Amino acid sequence: MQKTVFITGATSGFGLACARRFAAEGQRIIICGRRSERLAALEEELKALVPVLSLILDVRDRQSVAATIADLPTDFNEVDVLVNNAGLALGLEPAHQANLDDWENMVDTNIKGLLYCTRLLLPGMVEREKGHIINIGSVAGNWPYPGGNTYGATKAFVRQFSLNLRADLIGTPIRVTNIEPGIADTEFSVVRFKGDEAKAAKVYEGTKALTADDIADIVVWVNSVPDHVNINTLEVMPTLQSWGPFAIHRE
Ligand code: NDP
Ligand code: 8X3
Repeated sequence: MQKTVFITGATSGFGLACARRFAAEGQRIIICGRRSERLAALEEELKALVPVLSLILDVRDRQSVAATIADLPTDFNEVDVLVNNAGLALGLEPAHQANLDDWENMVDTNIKGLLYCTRLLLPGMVEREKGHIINIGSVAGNWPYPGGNTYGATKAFVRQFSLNLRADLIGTPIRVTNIEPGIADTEFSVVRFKGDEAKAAKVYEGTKALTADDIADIVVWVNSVPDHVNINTLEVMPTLQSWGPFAIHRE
């Protein structure tokens, strides 16, 4: 049966690839993001395949998220799958030099935006006894690295919130999954370095990083397993990524 899939941050990277993958599966798609031209282009591309609704939405804006979800048209208002993907890292400075506005922006997007979408769509899922929340966490929520400070902490929040949702939803058929990717070549680093394309390109230089399609395949797969199977957490890195040693400062 056709599912309705609500994807935040569908204008780029993982979200865009998820929209294409779910559409290829024949699902009904709701695509959200702030960049209206990209949304319009994606809607145009996908509507040849499946019903598509594009919503200009800033997930940081609680009132706007609430109004948008309350006003979903009848054909799209029974959301089966929420992909909480919208998110960003800003800066890589150590904590004592980092920009406090950047920290606030990451908290507002990666934590509060995810909370708004979840809290507003979850009651319908519970009522209809059908639903899957797929959060996009990060390896940065599990492993510290210099400059990861607030970004990593927001993703640690996503991890624990995902697990706590599972605890609350016991006895319902609602599934919750947290996918935790490692380095992936999307617009993530261009955003992190505030439009500095050369600096962003260096992050992926000489590597074979994950692609947006790699993650979209995983998102579609975790949803495709039988309803009695819940993938709680899935951490994924490119084969060429691993961990560093403990840092020891020596005089
Ligand atoms: P991109 O920068 O390519 O895509 C980010 C998406 O999030 C865009 O569609 C953007 O849309 C959207 N977004 C950002 N802020 C908001 C907002 N306030 N309201 C609505 N949408 C917003 O990066 P990725 O695809 O890589 O990132 C997707 C998710 O994956 C993020 O949560 C990121 O933290 C996570 N991640 C990324 C990894 C990587 O290495 N790339 C690894 C692990 C996790 P728009 O600007 O149009 O609003
Ligand atoms: C993105 C991966 O390692 O750049 O979440 O933080 S990392």
